Amino acid sequence: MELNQNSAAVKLKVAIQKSGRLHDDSLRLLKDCGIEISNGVNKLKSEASNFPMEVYFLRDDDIPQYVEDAVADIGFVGENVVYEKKKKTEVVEKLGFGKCRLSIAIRRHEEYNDAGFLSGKKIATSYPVIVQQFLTKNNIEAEIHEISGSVEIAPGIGLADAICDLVSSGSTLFMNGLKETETILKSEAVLIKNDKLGLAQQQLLDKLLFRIQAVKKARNNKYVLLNAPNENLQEIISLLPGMKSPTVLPLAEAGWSSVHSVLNENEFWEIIEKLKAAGAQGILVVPIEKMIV
Ligand code: PRT
Ligand code: ZN
Repeated sequence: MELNQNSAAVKLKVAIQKSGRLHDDSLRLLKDCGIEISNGVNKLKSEASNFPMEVYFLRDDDIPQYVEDAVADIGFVGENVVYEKKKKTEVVEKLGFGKCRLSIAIRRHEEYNDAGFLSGKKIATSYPVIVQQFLTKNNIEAEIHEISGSVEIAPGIGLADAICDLVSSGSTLFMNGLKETETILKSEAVLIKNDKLGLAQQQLLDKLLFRIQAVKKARNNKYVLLNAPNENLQEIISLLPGMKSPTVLPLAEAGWSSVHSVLNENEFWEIIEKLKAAGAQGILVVPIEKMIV
């Protein structure tokens, strides 16, 4: 058989953050998808050893532009950056990490009833585009003061009356004497793609997406094994949503069965309590590596 040189050369070019909050989780996601990438210190480019993929390590702010220009086919970046930069790219998949919110905050002692507070005020932010959209939507005229970092100190030094910045735990706001008053965007890391992706690249992206979805599902679920007295078996089974129906196996001890199922992280503790109340014993909870349904 003749080797097809063209298709052998096709690689999916992926942009991820060089260093910062999204770097480790982006590499970990690729690793959990079975893709091995060496990340030498100060490397700007790397190649996967077992998937046709090249990875570029870039500043997060530059990733949408590189994807629009097709220098990279896809990128992993925060939604906040995607919506601020407004480049021609397509959001394909939420990635489940880098979660935060873009919020308005003001001095703690001030009163804030609604967005009308901002009318005629000065707002410091690194997200002028998103903030302007919010103001326009709410018919508010305010002055936006764009700064690239340390936004939280702006009210304290008299530079602004309010700020709009990313928040996760809220401790930075607290430490600067501010309070969060309004969330204008909920954000997490997303996969963006060039909107004119070639067929071969799209096929590679589909392969990657299939793996990402399996990893995401697995991260959101736990495998549960428990022992159930047979007289309560029906009640216990009814508590377990499972992928289809739970697996039930007889135990060596008469009158008892072993039940195996999958539980979603969000409803996990509540269901475990109900299972215990229904007489389940020896409950084992095991992480799932991949989940293909
Ligand atoms: O060098 P480069 O330009 O690539 O990195 P960067 O410094 O611009 O970005 P980085 O690494 O700080 O953040 C990358 C992305 O992580 C952001 O674009 C968001 O999508 C996401 N993310 C998630 C966050 C946060 N959580 C976050 N808490 N980005 C920033 N913060 C900052 C926020 O700006 C504030 O200063 O953390 C502080 C608030 O945190 P709390 O926990 O005190 O509320
Ligand atoms: Zn940045």
